[in-house]
Amino acid sequence: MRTFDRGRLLAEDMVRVLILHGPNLNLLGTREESIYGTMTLDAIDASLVQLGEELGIEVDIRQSNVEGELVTWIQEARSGYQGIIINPAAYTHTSIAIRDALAAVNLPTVEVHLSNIHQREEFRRQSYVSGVAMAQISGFGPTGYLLALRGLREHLSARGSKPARSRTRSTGRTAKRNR
Ligand code: CA2
Repeated sequence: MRTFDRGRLLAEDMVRVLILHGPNLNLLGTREESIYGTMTLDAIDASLVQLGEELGIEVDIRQSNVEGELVTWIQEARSGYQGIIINPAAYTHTSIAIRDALAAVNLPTVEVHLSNIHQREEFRRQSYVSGVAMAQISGFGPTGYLLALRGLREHLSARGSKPARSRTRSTGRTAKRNR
């Protein structure tokens, strides 16, 4: 129900996107730079917060090494979020639980991979998530997350959700980060 309370009205109207990073992505920029690049996860998150502000989208960014934690966050996105961007990392290739959670919440979801998973080992070519995602972006490095946010925004605008152009706010990363 709408309220005359100005603060609550703004919060209700805000487009919110949940951005999830899966296991080991907290190590970005510290090892395996030849595959995943030199940008740290903190730097990627900062670029997403900045783009969110430009687009009028509130981004809630979280990372976990625990499958069940990712599943719980996906379930919780049912209330208050309009879309999900997820790099499930290794769980891409193993997790029916994450796929089922995404199917259950039924929010427009973009799957992102830094590397091109289709050019790598055979086991990385299968994604349990792609069948329930509206799009997969793979191989653009950190830019893939920004493309995903822009793509989601276009999709949500076409569907009638209105990003708040003049009053932008981002929560930034709100959850625990494994270090
Ligand atoms: O390309 C991607 O984004 C992946 O989702 C990354 C996953 C991999 O299992 C997927 O097949 C493709 C691995 C993330 C691990 O990230 C690290 C970063 C720095 C050092 C070690 C691992």
